[in-house]
Amino acid sequence: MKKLGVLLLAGSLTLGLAACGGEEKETKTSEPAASESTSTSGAEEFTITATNWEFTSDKELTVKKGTNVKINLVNEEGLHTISNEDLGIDLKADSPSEFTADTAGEYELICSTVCGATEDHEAMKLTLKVVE
Ligand SMILES: [Cu+2]
Repeated sequence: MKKLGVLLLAGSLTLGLAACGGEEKETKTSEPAASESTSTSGAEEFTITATNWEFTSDKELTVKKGTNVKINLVNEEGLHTISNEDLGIDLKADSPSEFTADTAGEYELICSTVCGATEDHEAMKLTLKVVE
């Protein structure tokens, strides 16, 4: 009977995961027995720090396609934001955004707040690489 219980549990976990990820036309991932290493939240978190007029943390973020990405911004100086239209994010400091990186490519994340002279403001960029 123990065995049956384990099977049922595994089954409901799989269903739960599929329900979370599933809005898009994702092909179902068939990774046998990968559930052990899956973290509970499933999101890869990045904390970006910004000053006038630069993102001071890593300027290049890389994630695997299909990853849930959570980005948090900490303004150490000035008022900055992070946005990208394709990813549908426009986040303010201390108000994290979470999204699924489901299309491979390179995304430019910019500060969408006019935080200084055009030249300075436009220099604030990050790259998010979504790799297969
Ligand atoms: Cu800025």
